[in-house]
Amino acid sequence: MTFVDRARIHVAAGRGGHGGLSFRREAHVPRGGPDGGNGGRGGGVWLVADRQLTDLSRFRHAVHHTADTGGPGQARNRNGRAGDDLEVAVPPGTRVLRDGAPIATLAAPGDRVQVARGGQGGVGNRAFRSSVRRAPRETVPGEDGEEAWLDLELVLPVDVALVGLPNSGKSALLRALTGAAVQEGPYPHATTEPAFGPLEDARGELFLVADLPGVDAQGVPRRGSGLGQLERARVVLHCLAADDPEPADARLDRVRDGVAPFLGDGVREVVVATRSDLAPPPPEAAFATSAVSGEGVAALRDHVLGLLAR
Ligand SMILES: Nc1nc2c(ncn2[C@@H]2O[C@H](COP(=O)(O)OP(=O)(O)OP(=O)(O)O)[C@@H](O)[C@H]2O)c(=O)[nH]1
Ligand SMILES: [Mg+2]
Repeated sequence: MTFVDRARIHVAAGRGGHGGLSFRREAHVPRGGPDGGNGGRGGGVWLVADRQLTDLSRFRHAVHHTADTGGPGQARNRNGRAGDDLEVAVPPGTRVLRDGAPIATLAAPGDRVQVARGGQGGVGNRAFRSSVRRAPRETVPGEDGEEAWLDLELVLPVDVALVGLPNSGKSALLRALTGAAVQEGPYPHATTEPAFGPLEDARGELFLVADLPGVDAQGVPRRGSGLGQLERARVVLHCLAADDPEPADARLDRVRDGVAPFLGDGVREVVVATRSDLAPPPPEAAFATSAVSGEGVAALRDHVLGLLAR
């Protein structure tokens, strides 16, 4: 899963159906009156927060979202049918901006907002009949639906954050825990941007895990590190490579100093040894894991879900 936290989409509501132009034709009525019905209303476009979604990546390929037009008015005073509304699913936490100004935030699953209103249906010629106008040919066309370019931003509720020195196995652990596609490599700063993956508990609730390539080898926060996302994390997994010859306590201190200013209250830290297939884990680590053999990964996942359930 690649993470995209911004998207630009175009929404267009449906045009209203045109008013009908028709005259009654019946064998025994030589000059029937006007009987064109009204057009149906165009469909609106709604954004709906859907808990199945955790990012905005689908909008890279789905830019235009257009609702149905209303049906035209018909003979015999039949009104056109209303166009169906279009519902566009977005992840919970999506903020919607129009012309740079926020117009809505879809915070919780099920939240919905109409972002383009359908056009009014037109008026059929029957409505123009009067005592002096027996055969009006006048109709009103359907109104255009609203359309707009919208910017979507996902304000991510990161539940679990992976931190650690460069090259400490954060990305590989994210992949092992969540199945996320990651940039990993045997050198520091293989990951240049935060990466994300989902964790699912037994009831199907999704939690977001973030790999934050946050600090450099000195423990100093890096630009674009995404450490700001840490603020809402409830669990921090502090990664220590088992095969790193530097004493673990010195490595822990450096990273803790770097990330401390970004942490919210009550966050739980879990020290996790990575690459435990290559060397014995340091005693500071509560869990010994290997992204290669899978050792310790399921136990860590259960532990994290247990912390999140409280
Ligand atoms: N043998 C072994 N190698 C691993 C394991 N986990 C990670 N590696 C390797 O260690 C190197 C660093 O892992 P990454 O996951 O890229 O480390 P990182 O902390 O994300 O590094 P940066 O993004 O550069 O900060 C990569 O070459 C990985 O393939 C493991 O459990 N066992
Ligand atoms: Mg990485």
